[in-house]
Amino acid sequence: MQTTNLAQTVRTIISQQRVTDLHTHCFAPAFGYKLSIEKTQGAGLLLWGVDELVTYHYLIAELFRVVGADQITPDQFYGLSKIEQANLIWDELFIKRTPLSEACRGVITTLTKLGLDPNTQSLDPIRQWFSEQDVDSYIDRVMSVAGVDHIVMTNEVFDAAERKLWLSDAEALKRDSRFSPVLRIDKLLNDWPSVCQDLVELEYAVSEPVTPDTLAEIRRFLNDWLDRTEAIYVATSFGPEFRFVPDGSEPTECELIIEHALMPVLAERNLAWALMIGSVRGVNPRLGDAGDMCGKADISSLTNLALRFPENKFMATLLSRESQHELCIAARKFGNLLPFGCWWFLNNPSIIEEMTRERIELLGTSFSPQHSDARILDQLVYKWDHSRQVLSKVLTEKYEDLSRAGWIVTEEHIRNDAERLLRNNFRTFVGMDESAMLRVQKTGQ
Ligand code: REL
Ligand code: ZN
Repeated sequence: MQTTNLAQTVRTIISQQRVTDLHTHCFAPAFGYKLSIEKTQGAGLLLWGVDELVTYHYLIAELFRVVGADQITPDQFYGLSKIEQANLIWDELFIKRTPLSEACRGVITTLTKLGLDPNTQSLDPIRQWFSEQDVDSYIDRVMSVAGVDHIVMTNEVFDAAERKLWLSDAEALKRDSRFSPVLRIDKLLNDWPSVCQDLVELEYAVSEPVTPDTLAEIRRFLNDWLDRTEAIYVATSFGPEFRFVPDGSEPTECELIIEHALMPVLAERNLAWALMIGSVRGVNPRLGDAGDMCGKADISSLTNLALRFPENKFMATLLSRESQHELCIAARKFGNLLPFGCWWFLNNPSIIEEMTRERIELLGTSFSPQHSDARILDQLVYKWDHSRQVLSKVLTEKYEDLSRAGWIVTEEHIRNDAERLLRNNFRTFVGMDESAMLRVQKTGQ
């Protein structure tokens, strides 16, 4: 292929390739959603619309860079209505200043690609447009504009409101074929004493010392919830202090639960475990979700896991830029380790570009370059638009290098690579299409 055509061909193929979004915080409508700013349907877990977009916690952090405590404090901000919060952020970050940051640009891309004009002083006309949307067809529209074929949720079993939904009608939550559940178990591995209480209340016979009987009950709990949710993988986020070091010294509660409960249950079910390492929660607690920070991961703990549990599958995303090279090297040693996404503070074009280039150079196409982490449905539009631009740029450069080295790059190569990177590597790793087949056989649907 002529190099002049190459960039255009790559851009076209990448933009046409549908994505399976492997980690989001979006929910199917059965989990409840906002009908309007005043009215909520059910538990209201599915967030969408301009007020949610503009009050994304990334933008709340940016607001408090530019307003002083004499103008508004975080407590006062969180006491405002959603509309008032959105108006303030719009005024400070989009009207008084140029919305140059990635999170601000994301709002602009999203509105523009939905056919709305972001060059407005007031959000009211945009609110009006959103209030006319039917949530179900709006999901289809967002998925189509974003080029997303499937949305993987994050289902927090230790969130009381969400758990209540699962306990009352799990089948209803699983009916929407656009979404798949993921069992999120942060508290089980990060805060055993408090989870122990939760499990007792849920009628599991556990005790605070992690005894063999307690481990058996934790296995029963995990199996029950994997049956109930039919999660396609299990996920946990950890702080930078996460360690798994089976060196003969006294194991921690977390290590015991991993070794004797989580690993055997997942191996038996052939399910992957996603580790998201490096979040330092509540560095500035006054900012709520916007107050988290990042730190470096201990990658030898990951290689210890991959080595000790060859029957298990691990996905990993790490929150600090400094951890990325070592993660790629770890993945070269262990086929049961899949690096994924450019998580949270890394989800900026300059860092996505660097990470993607580094990963291709070390791993070829055997990784999953991105997930959206969308908390608000509409964000699928910008997260994927921006990531596709960077991926196209890096791939073009790599194909040019390969052509110069003497390889004839064809459209078929590019199509296959795009499909692997944006969709199939993840689906194959977690066995998504196999579990869908089993479900069809089981339910006859
Ligand atoms: O899944 C997680 O732990 C994180 O991605 C989130 O907690 C975080 O707030 C998210 O919005 C980042 O993008
Ligand atoms: Zn997330």
